[in-house]
Amino acid sequence: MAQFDEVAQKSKLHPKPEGLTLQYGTAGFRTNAKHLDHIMFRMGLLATLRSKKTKSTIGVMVTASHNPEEDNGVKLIDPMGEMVAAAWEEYATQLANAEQEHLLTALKDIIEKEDVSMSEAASVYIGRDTRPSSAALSQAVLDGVSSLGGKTHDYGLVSTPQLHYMVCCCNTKGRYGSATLEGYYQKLSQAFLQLTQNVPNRTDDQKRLLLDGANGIGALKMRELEPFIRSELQVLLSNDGSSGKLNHLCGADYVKVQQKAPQGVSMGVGERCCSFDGDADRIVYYYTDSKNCFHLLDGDKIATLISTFLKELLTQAELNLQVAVVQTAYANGSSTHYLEDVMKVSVCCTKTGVKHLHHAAQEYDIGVYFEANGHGTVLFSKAAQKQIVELVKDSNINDERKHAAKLLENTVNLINQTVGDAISDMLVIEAVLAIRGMSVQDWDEIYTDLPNRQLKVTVSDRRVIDTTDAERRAVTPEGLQDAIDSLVKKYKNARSFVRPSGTEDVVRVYAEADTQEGADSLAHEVSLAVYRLAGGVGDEPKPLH
Ligand code: NG1
Ligand code: ZN
Repeated sequence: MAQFDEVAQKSKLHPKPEGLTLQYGTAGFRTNAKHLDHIMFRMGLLATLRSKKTKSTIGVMVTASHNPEEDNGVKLIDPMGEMVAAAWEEYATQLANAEQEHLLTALKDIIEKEDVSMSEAASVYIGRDTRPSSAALSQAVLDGVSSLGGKTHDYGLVSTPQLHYMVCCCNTKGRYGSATLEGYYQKLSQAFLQLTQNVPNRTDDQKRLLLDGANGIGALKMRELEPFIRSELQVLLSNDGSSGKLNHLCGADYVKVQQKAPQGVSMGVGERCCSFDGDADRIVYYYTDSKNCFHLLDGDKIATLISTFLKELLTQAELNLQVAVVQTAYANGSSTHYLEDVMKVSVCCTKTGVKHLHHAAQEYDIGVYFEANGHGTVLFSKAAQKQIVELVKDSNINDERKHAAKLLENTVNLINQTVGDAISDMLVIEAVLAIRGMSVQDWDEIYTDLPNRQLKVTVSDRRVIDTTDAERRAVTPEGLQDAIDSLVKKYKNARSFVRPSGTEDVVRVYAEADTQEGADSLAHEVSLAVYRLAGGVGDEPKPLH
C-alpha cells in the first residue's frame, strides 16, 4: 500500500540505532536527545494511528520536563487532554524498539490488534519546549504523521499543559475553551480577574510574586500572559532563559529535591516566591524567614490549601459534594495527617505518575491531586460542575450562597483540568491567598512538614525492585523490605520506602523522621541497604553529614 511505502521511505531518514531499547516510562520516553530521532518519527506514526482509532485529535509533546538540557523526551496526549491509555504505552514501547527492518510489521501489528481503520482521517497537535534539540525532534514527529497521511497542527513553543488544553478544546469542539494561546490566556485571566478584582484591601506587596522560570518554556509563556493579569498580579520573573541554562540550579525540581532557593532569584525576607519546572507542569512555592531559614511549600501544601478552600466554599454554598485528595507515597506524613484528621477530607494514595493520580481523582465529585513535587490539578465531575453552574443561576438563594457559588464557578474555570499546569495552579494559589487574606507564612503554618530526604542509588538493574501497596513496600529483592522495616524502627515518627524511577536509571529512596538529621541518616542507611541487596554499582553511598 502506498501509505506504507511512504513510511518505509521516510523511516530511513530517521533510522533506529541497532540494539537501542527504550521504554515508555512514567512520563513517556526520556533520554539523551541524540538517541531520540527515530523515537519521535515513530511516535508521529503511533499518534496518527491513535487519532484514527479514537476519531479525535491526539497531542504529541516534545519535552524532557525537569531533566538536564541535553536530554529530551516525548509523550502522547489522549483526546480529553489526559495521558495516553495504558495499552498504547505498550504499543509505544514495541514500536520504538522494533529494529529498522521490522518497523512496518510492528506498525501493522498495532493496526490489526486495535482494528484501526486506515481510511479514517487523522489529526495530531504538536508542541515543544525550549531545548535546543526540540525543534529538530518535533520535525521528526511531523514527518511521522505526514508519512501516514495525517494532518498536523504545530503549536511550536508551548508548555506541556498548554498542549493538553489545546487537545481538549479541539475534541470538545470549543466547549472547554478555544484551542489557541490567546484562548488559553483569555480563559485563565478572566477567571483570575473575577476571583481577585473585588478582594478588598490588597496591598501592592500582596500582589507581588517572584517567579523562577527554570530558564524554560514557562518563562516565555508567563511573559505572554502577563499583560492579561497585570492589574491584579505583578510577576517578577527570574531565570527567564535569556542567559542561564534550562533547569540548571533552578526550577521546581531543584528547589524541591535540594530544599533550597534557586540561583538567580534575589528573595527578600518573607517574600512569596515560586518555581516552575522546565515544561511548566509543576510548581512549588517558598520563602525565607527573618532567621534566613528556607521554607518550602510543595505539592502537599498546595493540595491542602486548595482542598480546604474548596471545602469551605462548598459549605457556604450548601452544596453536598465530596472533596478528596489524591497523593502518592512521597506525600509528607504531616499533610496526610492534617487532611484526614483535622480537615476530615478523604485521602487516597496511588502509585507515582500523574496518570495514576488523575485516574483516582476521577472517582470523586471533586478530586484534588498533587504529587509532592508540585505536579497536580483538580478534577470536577460533570455532575459537580452542573450543580455549581445551576446554583450561580439560581435567583432564590441568599447572597452568601451566591457569592460562594460564583467563586466556585470561577475556580473551575481557572483550573486546567486536563493535567497539572504551573501557570493555572499559580493563579489558583494566588487567588486563594488573596481571597482568604493569607500571607505565604499563614499558608505555611497550616501544618508543619516532617523533615524528609530523597536520595538516588544506582544499581545494575533497577527492575530487581518490585513494589506493592502504592509503592510503599518492596516485594523484591528478598530481605530489602525487612531491612527497611528494622531501620525505620530506629527513628521517631519515621517512614521510608524505595522504588525504581520511571524516568531515570536509578532507585529512589525516601525517608522522613522527626528531625532532619534523623531523616538524612535514615535515607542514607536505606540507600546502603539498596546498594547491598539490589546490586549497587559504583561507590557505596556516603553519609550526608
Ligand atoms: P520517577 O522518576 O518515576 O520517580 C518522576 C517523579 C514523578 C513524576 C515523573 C514524571 C518524583 C519522586 N518522581 O518520576 O512524580 O512527576 O517524574 O515527571 O518526584
Ligand atoms: Zn514537567
